Amino acid sequence: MSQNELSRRGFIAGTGTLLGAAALGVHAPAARAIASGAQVPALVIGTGYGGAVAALRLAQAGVDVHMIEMGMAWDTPGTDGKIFCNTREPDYRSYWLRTRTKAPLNYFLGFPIDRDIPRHTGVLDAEEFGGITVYQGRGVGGGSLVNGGMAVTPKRANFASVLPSVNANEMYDVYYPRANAGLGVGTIDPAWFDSTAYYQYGRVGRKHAQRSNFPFVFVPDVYDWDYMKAEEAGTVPKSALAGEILYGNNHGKKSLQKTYLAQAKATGRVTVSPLHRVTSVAPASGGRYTVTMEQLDTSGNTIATKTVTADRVFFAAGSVGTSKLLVKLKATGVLPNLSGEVSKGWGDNGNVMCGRANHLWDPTGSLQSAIPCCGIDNWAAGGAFAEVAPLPTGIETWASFYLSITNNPHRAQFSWNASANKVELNWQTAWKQPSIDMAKTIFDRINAKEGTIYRTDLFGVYKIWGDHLTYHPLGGAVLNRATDNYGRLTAYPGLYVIDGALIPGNTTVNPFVTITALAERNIEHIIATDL
Ligand code: FAE
Repeated sequence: MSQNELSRRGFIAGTGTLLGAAALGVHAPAARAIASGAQVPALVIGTGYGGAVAALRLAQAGVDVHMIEMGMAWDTPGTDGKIFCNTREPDYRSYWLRTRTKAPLNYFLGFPIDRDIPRHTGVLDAEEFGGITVYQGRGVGGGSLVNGGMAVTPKRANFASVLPSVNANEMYDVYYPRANAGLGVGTIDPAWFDSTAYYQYGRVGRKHAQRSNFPFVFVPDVYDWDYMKAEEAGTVPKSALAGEILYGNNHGKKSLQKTYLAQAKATGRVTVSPLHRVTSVAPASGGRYTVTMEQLDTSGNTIATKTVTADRVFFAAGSVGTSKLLVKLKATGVLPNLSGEVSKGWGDNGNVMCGRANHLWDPTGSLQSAIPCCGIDNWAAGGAFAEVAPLPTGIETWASFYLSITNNPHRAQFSWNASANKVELNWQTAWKQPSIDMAKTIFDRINAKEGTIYRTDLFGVYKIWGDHLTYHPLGGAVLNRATDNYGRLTAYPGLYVIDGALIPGNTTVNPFVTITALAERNIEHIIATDL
């Protein structure tokens, strides 16, 4: 290992991270690796949306918080001077512990595009279960590091199906506005949308939607829209306009590192241990909990095992991460009294992808912003909300590409496989058929109107639908079923769930604003009544 590599690894593990953050203008919380034997008032597992909200609000209430994150800090540039690699050039930073990329869109012109990469604790995890690949962010900031930043509040009329036990008035009057403000949500300037070359693909999407009489909507995002305009003007380094998205965004996106986690750091009460993976949470004396974790190196090897004690533990490891921990802890007798509802109610938010082949007179542009900004809303009539997504290949493809969120009714369950020593999920690939049918209510009509066809070269050879994956895992420890109506695991006072695991499988739109708003609601109540 080179001296550079050695020092880089040490840096990420903790000691120099504050300095690095300051130098780069990235404001993640102070990373000071937790010591074995430590006692902390509040321990948060995971640094995504739920974890970031919990940490900030607890700290503001005067509670010292330690956050444990299995991924890296993402505050240190590689040899190319960049923290994250480009979507078009995936390198060691791209995937979580894989030796070959697993791109969501894995074919182009019918040819596979995945490539070999060095095994590393990269930022995007393509976690494979029997019937589905679940994409998740890994690192300080969770999914906010890799996602498209689309920040969508569900229509109020649909809210009762999203979180049936939650008071909609409170959410729409208080917690959605609080979440949108905390996340820094904004909408593209429509005049710029109409003129920039980088959203020609969006304008083609709008034209086709409107000619088939579908409602077209602009979709808010946490990307800094002024920064994007400056990218086009050439006055700042290009980020979204250079195709940065799936493996991290180096500039304009307001990930949690720049919003909630920066605010949490400013309280002086929040510390983070990156490259630490929680493996157990067990009752200890005095109503406390013993939390066991593995410290990882950047190749994924365990280099230390630590045990700490916490008065309260917040599960914020994401729908899959939290569900896996709770299912294992219940099945192995560590937390046997967890509700039988733990493991249930998991959904994929109805995600399905497809492309359409446009006519030669309808180019979508060789220049494409990687940040989607618009969609087609056919939820009420057909059960589908389709984002007009970029295909930032750098060349003209004449393709319109879409990620649809659909009202898929299927829900899966996690289970503990003792002989394989792992948690499994019983989702079936065939369960995507209702999603395909719902997406077709939009695209069959557009194809008929435009005289166009589906692309068959993006997900395999002659394969139309990207039906093997989700970006939006939800559920597994559903609110008011596996927990009480505020996320308490009631059999174990002091244990809480505060992330996407609480949401029963579908949010009708992209999920992170709802995850954030629900976390705001729950933590306010928990601070007022439990602390
Ligand atoms: P999450 O953000 O996943 O954070 C969980 C954290 O816990 C992660 O950092 C994990 O590494 C960490 N962790 C897991 N297990 C452990 C453990 N045992 N010990 C320590 N740490 C652990 O959870 N949503 C939108 O609303 N709009 C979008 O445009 C959008 N685009 C997306 C694009 C992609 C490619 C992907 C993958 C997701 C996208 N999402 C989008 C989904 C969104 O990012 C996701 O719903 C949220 O990040 C989930 O938030 P949580 O707080 O539940």
